[in-house]
Amino acid sequence: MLKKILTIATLAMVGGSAFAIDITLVEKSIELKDGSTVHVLNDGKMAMEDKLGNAVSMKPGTVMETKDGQKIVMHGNEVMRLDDILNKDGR
Ligand SMILES: [Cu+2]
Repeated sequence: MLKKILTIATLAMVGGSAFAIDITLVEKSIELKDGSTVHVLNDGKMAMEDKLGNAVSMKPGTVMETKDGQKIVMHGNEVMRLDDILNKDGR
């Protein structure tokens, strides 16, 4: 459980500095207990999708609980980028 949290945190830290990114991609999507989804973008920052499929804001540092009971910390708040992604998918 802790290992998975650390993996996500590491991913997040690597993201900010190293590479220039042209397009936003979702690296990983994690379902949360409340029915929303947290998307980890390719630079390690995160964005929230509510249960209706809308990009929503969440304060960085907020602790979220995944469907399987793990705790993850919100890193970044990429509402606009996720909104873009969701709209491109035609959702
Ligand atoms: Cu979140």
